[in-house]
Amino acid sequence: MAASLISLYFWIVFNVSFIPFASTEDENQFIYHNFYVEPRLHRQGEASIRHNGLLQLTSSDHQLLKSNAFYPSPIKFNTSCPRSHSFSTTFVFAIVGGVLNSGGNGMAFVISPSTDFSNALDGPFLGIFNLSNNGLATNHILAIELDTVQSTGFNDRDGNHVGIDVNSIISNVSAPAAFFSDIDGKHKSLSLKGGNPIQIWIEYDGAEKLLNVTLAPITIPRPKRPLLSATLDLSPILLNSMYVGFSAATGALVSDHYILGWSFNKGGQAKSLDISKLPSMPVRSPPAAKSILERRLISIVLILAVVVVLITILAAVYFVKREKYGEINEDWEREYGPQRFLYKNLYKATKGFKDKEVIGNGGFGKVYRGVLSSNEEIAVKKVSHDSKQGMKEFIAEIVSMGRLRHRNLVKLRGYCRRKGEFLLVYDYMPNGSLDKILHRRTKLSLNWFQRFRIIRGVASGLLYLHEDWEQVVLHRDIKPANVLLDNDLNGKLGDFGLARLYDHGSTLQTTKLVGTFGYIAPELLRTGKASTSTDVYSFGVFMLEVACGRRSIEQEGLTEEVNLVDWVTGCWKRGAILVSSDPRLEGLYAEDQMELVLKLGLFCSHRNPAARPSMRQVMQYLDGEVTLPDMPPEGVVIGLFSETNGALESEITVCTTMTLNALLRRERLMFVSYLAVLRDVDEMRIEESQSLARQSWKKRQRRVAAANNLGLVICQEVATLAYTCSVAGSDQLDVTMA
Ligand SMILES: Nc1ncnc2c1ncn2[C@@H]1O[C@H](COP(=O)(O)OP(=O)(O)O)[C@@H](O)[C@H]1O
Ligand SMILES: *[C@@H]1O[C@H](CO)[C@@H](O)[C@H](O)[C@H]1NC(C)=O
Ligand SMILES: *[C@@H]1O[C@H](CO)[C@@H](O)[C@H](O)[C@H]1NC(C)=O
Ligand SMILES: *[C@@H]1O[C@H](CO)[C@@H](O)[C@H](O)[C@H]1NC(C)=O
Ligand SMILES: *[C@H]1O[C@@H](CO)[C@H](O)[C@@H](O)[C@@H]1NC(C)=O
Repeated sequence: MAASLISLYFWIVFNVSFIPFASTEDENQFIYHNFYVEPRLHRQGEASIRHNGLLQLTSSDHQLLKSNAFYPSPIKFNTSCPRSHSFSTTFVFAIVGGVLNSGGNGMAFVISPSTDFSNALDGPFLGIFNLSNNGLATNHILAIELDTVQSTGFNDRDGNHVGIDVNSIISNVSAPAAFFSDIDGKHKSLSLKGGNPIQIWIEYDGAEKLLNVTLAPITIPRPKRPLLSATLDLSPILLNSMYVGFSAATGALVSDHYILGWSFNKGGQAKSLDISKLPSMPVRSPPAAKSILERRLISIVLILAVVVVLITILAAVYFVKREKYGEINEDWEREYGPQRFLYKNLYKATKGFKDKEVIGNGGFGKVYRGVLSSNEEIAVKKVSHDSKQGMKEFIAEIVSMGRLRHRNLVKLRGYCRRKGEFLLVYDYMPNGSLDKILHRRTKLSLNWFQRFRIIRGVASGLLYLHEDWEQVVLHRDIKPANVLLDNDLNGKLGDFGLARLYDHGSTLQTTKLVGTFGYIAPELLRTGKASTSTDVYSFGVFMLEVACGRRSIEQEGLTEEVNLVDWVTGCWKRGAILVSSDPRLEGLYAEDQMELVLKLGLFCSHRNPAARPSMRQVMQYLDGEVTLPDMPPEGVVIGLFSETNGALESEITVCTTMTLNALLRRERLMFVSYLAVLRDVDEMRIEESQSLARQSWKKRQRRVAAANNLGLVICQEVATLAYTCSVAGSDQLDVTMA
């Protein structure tokens, strides 16, 4: 009986105690693993429940927003019994920072007598307080804030802290977001707005008046040691009926604020959340938005990098090309547009100035063969040239050279200029230069007919330069190497005018001697002054070279050098001028023509510039229009005063009147220089000049020693001639003077 009474007692106790417990569970305890279930939270502002049950308080799409969500029915606290105020809650939240993870402003767990926060402010007020009620005891609000912005006006310690707020947004207690690891006891900081779900436990012991706040990432179990443990009497706060829930706000900085799950219990330990039951964080929206943003950033960075790389490459290509194709083109060159070649085109034509394309190596520089895009063949002469001085004049001259048109001149097509380099573009001559064919030992050389035609052609080209063009052009370097042969083995004179490059590039005092040894007229060696007669001298040597097939200076034996002019003269003196003809011709030539060429060659290469014929006369002799004056070999050497040449007097006596006449007729210049030497051109009378000539002649021996400049030498030679004339009879001199 007693047993049944006991069991009845237990049954009653059980039931009586069970009923309030059950009601407590109904009213004061709840757990949400998602927020789609009843009872739905009371929401304000932007707060929404996503399809998977995730509670989203704010969205990072909007600034200056506040939202809240409260459990719909109030929690009953017994104000007359503060010990019963204990409560425990835990929830999982996630804050996804906005652009560049700069989230704002934060969220809070709130216990409040009302759910109406329409007058609260957003931003740092987190949608809980406003300026007028902030800090008022009448608020009866407790908030556990998760603040992601440092609001210095509210004494925020940093932009990532947890705080306990009593009636005010200014926290009573706060700490940087962190947890104490159970494993090593270390304080580990947490990023609230990192986007990772974080679980938080808020526990209040009404008897102890102790409020503990603990948080940890959902991946680790609840740490034993709370982050915040504050002694706090909540009895003035907690009224009989209090709402519990969350508030969040954005300011200028924005975040997505999420609650994934929530468990609350008034009067006991809140039930543990089953993390596996919680809704997953949105894949696409906020984190995705972030990753899209990141991806965008990455792609922007990538695009920028690619652009930078491209620009670098383009710049490099540009600089390489500029270096490769760079040329100097000044304003004043504009008028020479048609003669101006693009370096790029020349570069392409010569296949990048390949060594394979080199066809010659001249005194000025390498010569390259090239093919223009029009399929025309060209020869490009690369002349290195550093001087800027006189460039303008030189180019003007080159351009005017380009206007020279003669079938026996290699056409100068134009030029191009680079730093330290000068390029001349000529017509390509397929048979190369004459010297190569003339002196080649193996193959058959040119026949006489071809040689004569070349001599005549070059003579007509030179005549054109000297006399038939608007200005006198001196070639200055006539020699077989500068005579190029076209397809039909016609001789064309090349390289004309180029010698001027050195004139322009240097000052007057240091004028360089231009020409090739063996072809340089003696007076040019002494004075450095080129003239048409120095060209004629070179042409004379050239004629002899073509006729004899010997070089202007031939090495004979080991040490002896034989001068071609002397050698032919020697043959002539022996009465066998034809012996000097090229043995490779095997006698197959017109003897009179050969003799004419040899004698004319000697005539042109006369020591005395005055004695040389002009190019027009040379043409007349070559064409047979005028017969070559009958000169004995001795007559030709009249002007030679070399000590080895034997007695001067004997040479003079053999100088016939006829030869003198021929010389005087041709070169009035000689007489003028004679008179100039004797210093009085106008008033000079013949007798006086004759007597002066005699005196000069007598003084000659003394002067020879000092004779190393033109004036004196001309003086010697002219004086000699004048003396000779005076001996021969003055009538002819009179004729010449008149
Ligand atoms: N227009 C051209 N066509 C073909 N070959 C040429 C041309 N110009 C020059 N050459 C070749 O280049 C060589 C050197 O030329 P060049 O510079 O005129 O000689 P240099 O400086 O000794 O007078 C010539 O001997 C010839 O073989
Ligand atoms: C509140 O607490 C007091 C004192 O402990 C008690 O007398 C009273 O019944 C309680 N009220 C309610 C509604 O539980
Ligand atoms: C602040 O909030 C309180 C309570 O909601 C309200 O009564 C008051 O008018 C508000 N003040 C302002 C300035 O909005
Ligand atoms: C709060 O934390 C302190 C210190 O860790 C602990 O002694 C106390 O029991 C905790 N109180 C509650 C209600 O968890
Ligand atoms: C926080 O606690 C309340 C009540 O316990 C006080 O009234 C406040 O003054 C206090 N505020 C701060 C900033 O400590």
